[in-house]
Amino acid sequence: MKVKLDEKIEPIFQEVIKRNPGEIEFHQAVREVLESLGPVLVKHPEFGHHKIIERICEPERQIIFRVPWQDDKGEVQINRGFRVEFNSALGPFKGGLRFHPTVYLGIIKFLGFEQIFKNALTGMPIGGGKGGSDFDPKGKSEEEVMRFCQSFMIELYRHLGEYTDVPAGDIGVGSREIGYMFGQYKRITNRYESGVLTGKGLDWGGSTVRTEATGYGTVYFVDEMLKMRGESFEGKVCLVSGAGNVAIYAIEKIHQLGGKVVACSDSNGVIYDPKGIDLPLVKQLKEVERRRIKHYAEHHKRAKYVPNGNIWEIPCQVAMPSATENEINGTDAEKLVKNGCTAVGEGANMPTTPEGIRVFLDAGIAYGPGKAANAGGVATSALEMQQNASRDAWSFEYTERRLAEIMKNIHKLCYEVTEEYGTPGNYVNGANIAGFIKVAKAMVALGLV
Ligand code: NDP
Ligand code: 2IT
Repeated sequence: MKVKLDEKIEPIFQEVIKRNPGEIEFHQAVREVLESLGPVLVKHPEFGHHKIIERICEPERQIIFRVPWQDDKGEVQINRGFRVEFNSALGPFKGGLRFHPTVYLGIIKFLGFEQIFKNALTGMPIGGGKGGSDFDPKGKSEEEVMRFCQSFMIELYRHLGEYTDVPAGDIGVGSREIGYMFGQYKRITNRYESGVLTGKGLDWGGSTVRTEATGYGTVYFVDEMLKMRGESFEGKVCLVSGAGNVAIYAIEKIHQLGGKVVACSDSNGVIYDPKGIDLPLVKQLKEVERRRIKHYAEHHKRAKYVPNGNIWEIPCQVAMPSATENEINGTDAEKLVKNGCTAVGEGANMPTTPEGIRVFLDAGIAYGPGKAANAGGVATSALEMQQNASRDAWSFEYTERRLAEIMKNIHKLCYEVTEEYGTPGNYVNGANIAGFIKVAKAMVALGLV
């Protein structure tokens, strides 16, 4: 059953649906935030007066462009590029670029909308934005990826700048793609403007820990939730979906904290290893060879590969969805709770459907929504910008300490807000309300712009 929206908020939501037809993921993300905001309008009538909710749901700027490129056979290919500059009340637009065939405006807008509140929670001076393309990097040669990235940047560069809009990676975009885009930006502008992109390689302006940050940060967040319940990762059986950047470093940190990850996945299937996932092997397969997770089973006879399997059917105590949106539905959530799962930390953005979220909240398990739990990635991007601005490069240890501190603070902020608003431990409300209030206050202060 859906939570009823506050009577002042319901018409705002209806207007969002009307103005953005067919963008179902965007509607879903907006609704989830608006469900938390009724009591905020009571405490802060000025937000209603200034129409902050209506303004926050409308991006400041949306850019859609053609990306033509030539494949290795010399054939012309056309993709569509996007950058949605959602909100710059707290700082330059900041958020990743996603290259995946499912990308369309509704996906970029849901991600950009979530990014506003996530970035606010980090406490760093960054606004919210997101971009990407329906380009599918799978099966493309190195040269094709480079040509695509260069063509993408030929249009995007004019909208970027270290004080304007600072993209980074997301699904299908890692340091290789950031490198090609940075190289093209540098060439077009004739400026070595390190702070215009984050997630750069360590040799050319990147930050230590950025690669690890989202996965590590999500595990830190779950660790904080567990501590509130007098528990820890020690000895816990865990599931981490996906086998990309976020998943790999979530697994690494869980293992460092004494937990055991028994399964991970990709869009083709699930790998189950009862002895615990062999992470060096996953890194070799995914980061070096860029192959599929099914090849894991060729190296370990004890491991089982299930094509099109459902990872959430495997019993666990901690689940970390780290692949994509809506990967845990209501039935999956029920199964997880029934099998003894007591904590969920979202490495991915919006990986749980509204029905799934309801199941977790009703069961009273520790549920860390993406906006709070996976904010370590963008927070470390902000640390990268800080290093670039001061022409400095910090050690791994120092940067990781900063990340751990930021995640602790986000957890504390969210928890305190849930107490203040009478729903202790409901981190959905905590993240939505705490993030919203920060942005809303800045928007009021900056006037009607
Ligand atoms: P990667 O491209 O490195 O890895 C994505 C992983 O998820 C792959 O294993 C991929 O499998 C799987 N996946 C992607 N799309 C789908 C799909 N439609 N169905 C099933 N599986 C899918 O991306 P990241 O690890 O960077 O991103 C994962 C999630 O984390 C995303 O939701 C992203 O928005 C979020 N996130 C990322 C941050 C970052 O810093 N990178 C920061 C915060 C959140 P396959 O190879 O088969 O496609
Ligand atoms: O969803 C996210 O927070 C990201 N993909 C990272 C964004 C960033 O700017 O580092």
